[in-house]
Amino acid sequence: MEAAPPSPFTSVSASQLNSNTRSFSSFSSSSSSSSLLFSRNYAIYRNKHSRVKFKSSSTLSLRASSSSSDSVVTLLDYGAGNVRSVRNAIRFLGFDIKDVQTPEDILNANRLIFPGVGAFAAAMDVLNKTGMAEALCTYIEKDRPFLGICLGLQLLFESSEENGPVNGLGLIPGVVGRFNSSNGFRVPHIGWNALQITKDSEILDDVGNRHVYFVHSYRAMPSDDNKEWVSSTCNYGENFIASIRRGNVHAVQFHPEKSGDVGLSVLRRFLYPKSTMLKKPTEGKASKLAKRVIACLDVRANDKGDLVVTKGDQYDVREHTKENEVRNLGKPVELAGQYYKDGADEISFLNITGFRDFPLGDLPMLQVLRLTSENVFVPLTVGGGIRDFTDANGRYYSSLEVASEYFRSGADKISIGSDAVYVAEEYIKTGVKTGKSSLEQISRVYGNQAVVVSIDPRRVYLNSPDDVKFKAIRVTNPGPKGEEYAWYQCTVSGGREGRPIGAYELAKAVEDLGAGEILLNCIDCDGQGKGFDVDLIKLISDAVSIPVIASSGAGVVEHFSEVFMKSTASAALAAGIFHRKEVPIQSVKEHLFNQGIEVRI
Ligand code: 1PR
Repeated sequence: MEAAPPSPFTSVSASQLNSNTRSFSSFSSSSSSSSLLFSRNYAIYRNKHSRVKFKSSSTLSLRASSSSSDSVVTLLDYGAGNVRSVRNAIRFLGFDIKDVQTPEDILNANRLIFPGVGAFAAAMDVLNKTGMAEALCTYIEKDRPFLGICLGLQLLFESSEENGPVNGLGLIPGVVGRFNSSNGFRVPHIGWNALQITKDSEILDDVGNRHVYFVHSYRAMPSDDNKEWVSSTCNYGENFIASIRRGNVHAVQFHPEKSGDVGLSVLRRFLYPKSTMLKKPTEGKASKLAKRVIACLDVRANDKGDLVVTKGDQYDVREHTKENEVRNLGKPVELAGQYYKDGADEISFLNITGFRDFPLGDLPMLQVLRLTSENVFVPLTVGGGIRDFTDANGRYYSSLEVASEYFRSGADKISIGSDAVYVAEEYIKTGVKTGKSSLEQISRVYGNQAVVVSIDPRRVYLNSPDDVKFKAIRVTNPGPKGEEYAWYQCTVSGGREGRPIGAYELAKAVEDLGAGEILLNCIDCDGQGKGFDVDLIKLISDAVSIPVIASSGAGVVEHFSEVFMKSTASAALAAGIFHRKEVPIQSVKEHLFNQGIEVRI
């Protein structure tokens, strides 16, 4: 396993991140070292607008940079999530990384990137306890080159309502609040959206009306008090702040490290401020949140023990030959790289035998994530086997630890299948949120947007909706005996076992428990190429206010436009047609665009 980066923050283990304490307690005592350049006699006071100000004492000095190299980026990583992609993007652009160990490292940085991850309160807690908050304010007030990403933007504001109110760094007037889902907009805001650039921001010079990737539930709003900071806004039911810029200080709410070429150009502009692009990038047509097209790679070891991308028909992944071998459609890292180049908006890896193997014992899968994230700069989701587990030696691993390892290896989101079914069944039975389930723990530490629930339902036909206690609907295509209704029974263990819960009941329960997105498969349609189960997708996407990914059954480009026109799904996922090169991702995008459906081109 790769060693953690040499930062006292990144040694925070999953158990230390446990929600009960929410303390990032692993910060070393070096924060109180006498060698620190800044003194403890900062006074924090509030001005008459109640804006928190940091008044520096005369003992504070910004030492001339001790770092001789111009190709070093200082990274503030406090270990609360996946900053591997930010690291990879920085390295991809030719820079080395120096991890912040002490506040002094901030003050001495030539350029500082702060990819805030996790929850606002937990981040402020660690910044305050370690003296980083003071150092950050000083650094920014001195107009030193700074780039905050996502939470790294929000923390600059006065306060946040996330589990709060909680005070922020107080450099920019305004309160960070939650998106309002009552106006029909799904929260979290996940996906590729358009920017409205309001002032010259330099780092956004190459964006040119193209989409960038957002994933967040909280946002800062533009106002008269902060207008001198705002460099772009984004619309999602309301105009919120997408980026700020003042002098050398920049921050973006979107994720440049996950925004493909456009995002890399934003980072490049920050890292090489004087550079001019040789080639002017093409102008895009982005105007609003795009529908996403996701490529999915079902991964498992074949009978020789090699990790391969496979694909089933109604979840049967074996060839129907004498040898009965696992269908092999390619190598996971290579295929993911190809789909990134082809324009996939997101890539999902599903470790389809994870339910019976222990994922932390599956080092090749973790390695797949690590290698993929080095060159793929769109979001990566990984699923399979996320649950509490006790190994052969009696060592217990919580689902949070399993998920943390996936995040550390490069995942942006994790997807839970079987365990979410057991958790939802228990929740529906007792009506009690224990706070201990995989869903609750992982979403509390990493945020709802990082937790996808993958549902594997099977259609069960009925003559009447009253024949079952679960939600049943009238189906467009009647069953084999002319049945007009069906309910969608959830399964576990890769479709091997049906459970006493419907997809509708499961979706509502997991939304309640903290899931941020639903990956909605359908065993009947999987691998059939006859189109998505629009009845099912409509049922679920109307039932929840989190984004729903339509999956299973895509065969031609028209199936994608059909699902987006007939349901409110946020994304559509396909596997077989991409693996077999029957339909290129770009053809899907072009078709959707021609049908007037916003996509990232
Ligand atoms: O239960 O938490 O260990 O997670 C296991 C995960 O593996 C679940 O997300 C489950 O959906 C997935 N899985 C398990 N067995 C299979 C199998 O195929 N035998 N794959 C499997 C599910 C379904 C989709 C597929 C779409 C699109 N694959 O992901 O990619 O149906 O396919 P198509 O476009 O070719 O029709 P846990």
